[in-house]
Amino acid sequence: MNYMNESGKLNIEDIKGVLIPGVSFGSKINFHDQIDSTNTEAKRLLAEHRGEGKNLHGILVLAEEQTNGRGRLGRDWSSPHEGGIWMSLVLQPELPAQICPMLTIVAALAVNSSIREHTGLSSFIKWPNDIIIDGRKVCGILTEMAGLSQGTPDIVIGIGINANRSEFPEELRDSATSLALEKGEKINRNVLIGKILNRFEGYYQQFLRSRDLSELKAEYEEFLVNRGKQVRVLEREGEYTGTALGINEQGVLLVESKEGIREIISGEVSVRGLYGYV
Ligand code: BT5
Repeated sequence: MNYMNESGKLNIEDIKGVLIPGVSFGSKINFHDQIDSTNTEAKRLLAEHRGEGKNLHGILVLAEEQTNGRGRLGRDWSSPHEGGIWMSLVLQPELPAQICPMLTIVAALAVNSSIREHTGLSSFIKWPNDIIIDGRKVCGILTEMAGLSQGTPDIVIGIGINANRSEFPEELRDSATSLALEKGEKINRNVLIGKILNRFEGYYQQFLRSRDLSELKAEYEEFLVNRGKQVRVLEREGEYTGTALGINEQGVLLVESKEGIREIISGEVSVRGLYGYV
């Protein structure tokens, strides 16, 4: 297969050609040239079909452009036309709601290892939801709970990857990068999407077996960008510094500070390097 397809455009058939037969992630793909947010669209789909059971599991919503891409806590996600991968996967796991936030960690692992395999670039994970190359953010993940079907939660995992874009708005120039900028050539987005879906499903099955990160923790930690390094933990009440040790089986970040080992639960807390973002 050519490294690039002829047009470089997103193409459902090309993505499906990469999927392992029988996998459920991406078994249906809804493509939009432009949409407000693929996470919002996935939630709309779930709301429309509420009460019909778990028949949307594995659907992927994919867009060439988002006009209202969202990050966590109401932050914006820059997602212009052509070059990005803006996609949301619907999951309807039979799991208690409180363990679903760990799916962000599972997704990050899948994206990180797929980027490495597909591009050869040395990407790393910045806990909990960023993929970093050379100190800059190339991908962010937004996991949202979208209601309940048959008593267990419907989940939307939004994945935004700066794949082939070469420009960023002024405010992101120092902190963001793309796969193409790092590699020096464009990548085939369709193949990368297919690989992510395959890997994510594999890791997801492992996660379902243990219902925690015990099987995935070692691999996550291998790629944790801050591991063993000094970090600043920014909380609403103030900030402190410490050494990032790794994660526990619930996906909590462990930071050793003067007061001992602190457990950092994702949410309102930000973790930064001492001298910058990483
Ligand atoms: C995230 O939030 O990193 C989650 C981003 C999820 C985006 C996907 S795209 C498909 C799906 N549909 C959506 O609407 N969203 C998901 P957070 O950790 O809060 O980081 C947001 C911050 O990252 C912003 O405040 C900016 O500083 C920075 N940022 C915004 N756009 C960026 C981009 N394209 N690349 C790198 N950094 C960006």
